[in-house]
Amino acid sequence: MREALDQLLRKIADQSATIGVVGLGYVGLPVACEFARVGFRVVGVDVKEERVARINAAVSPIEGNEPGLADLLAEVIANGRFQASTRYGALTEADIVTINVDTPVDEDRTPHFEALRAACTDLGSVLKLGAMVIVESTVAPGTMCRQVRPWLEHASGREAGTGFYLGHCPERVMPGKLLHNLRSVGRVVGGQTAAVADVMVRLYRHVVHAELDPTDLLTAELVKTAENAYRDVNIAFANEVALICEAVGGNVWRVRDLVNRSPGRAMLLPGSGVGGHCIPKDPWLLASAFGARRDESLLATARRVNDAMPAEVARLTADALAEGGVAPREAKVLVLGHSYLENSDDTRNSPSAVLACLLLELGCEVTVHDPYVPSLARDLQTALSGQDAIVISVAHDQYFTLRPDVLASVMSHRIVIDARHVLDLAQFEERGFVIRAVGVAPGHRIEAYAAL
Ligand code: SAJ
Repeated sequence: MREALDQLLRKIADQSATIGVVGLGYVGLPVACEFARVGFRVVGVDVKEERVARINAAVSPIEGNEPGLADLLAEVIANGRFQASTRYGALTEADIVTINVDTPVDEDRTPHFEALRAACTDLGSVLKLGAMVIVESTVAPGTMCRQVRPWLEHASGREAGTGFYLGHCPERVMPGKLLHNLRSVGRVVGGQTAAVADVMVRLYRHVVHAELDPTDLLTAELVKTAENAYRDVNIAFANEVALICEAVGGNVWRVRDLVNRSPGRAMLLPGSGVGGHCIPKDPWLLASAFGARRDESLLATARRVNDAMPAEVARLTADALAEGGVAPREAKVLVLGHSYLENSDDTRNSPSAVLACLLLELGCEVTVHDPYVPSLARDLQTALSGQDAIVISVAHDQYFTLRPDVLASVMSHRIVIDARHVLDLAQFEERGFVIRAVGVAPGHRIEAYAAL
């Protein structure tokens, strides 16, 4: 089938190839629009009728602020280069098909790839002879060869490498920067063979203006899951050092500052937990390789450390309320920040949501504020009024403007818990606030000099 690959190369070079995109969410839709923008004919398929209808009406279904996406969608729908369908039959002429469906883990953190399996089965039944299938979803190591390949071979009645070609090019998108990351962030390009990887590089070169690193399928699976697990483990390390500082009377922010002056160190930021769609999930995909021993792994331990941070912040809050003489059941607590990341409206796997539930379980009356979440974006001064305590859970820019004199004038009690190193706590302490902070032992500030 070398001639089939050569045919693909020609159709990629002159952009006469038809590209299919399965899954038109926050990964697939920008991919579809971008390939259409550069001149390919693109056919998108999604199971959600309402989403397909909105796309064909040139209305982006992606929430949040995604610079350039809405206009680009309107452009490629208007010029006919991109159209969406709910039917896989629309893909019968596609020379290349990317698969961008959700690949979650289930309750017990086991990969749950039903959407991927359905996509492969439905695509396989209409796949054009000699077409290339590229999975962009993040998958556990071994998924491409042990699951995707047999699913496609069974559904198509053809063999990978002769009847069709297989690739894995994991996405590296970030909500809020979907088009930017697609165009400007390098990609690992995993091919079933080196020749397939080479064809994939030629394809992605049309839209990605950054490093394209060809490799094999398994390495591509390992790189994507490992790069996110790497970040999760490093965040867990920072959180664990913070807990140690609290236990022994230290200040993690001073410690981190000095650690990072040591060559080759780059300690990340302790905080109120790890949210988002990638970091909490991908370590479990990588650790699934351990099978029954998974939960003893460093990756699983790091997940447990990070997932325990909301409870740590709830403990600090209860401690501060006690010192402030406010019974939890009498306390009005304002949680500042609900999205998973500073200055973002993305609330997926929000650690603040866990924190709010824990405070409710303590009996507190909990209010949540977030300038980026429409339903929570109240006037901050109004939100602060009458509160006994505030908990800074997300480092939104707006919260850096909080001043002790303003808070003292509107709050019922002067209690502040800072889980994201936003405030100058000494200023608040001077104004009589009870303060707690992740990684800072009560009573200890920047330096833990012995009391004079
Ligand atoms: N977080 C910390 N401490 C840190 C860094 C992050 O607590 O030092 C928390 C954040 O508050 C958030 C979560 O971790 O709740 C994830 O934050 P993130 O900065 O990793 O942002 P993500 O989830 O959008 O991660 C994405 C990933 N990119 C892709 O998957 C393409 C990740 O691989 C990137 O490293 C990250 O963006 C990035 O560097 O911006």
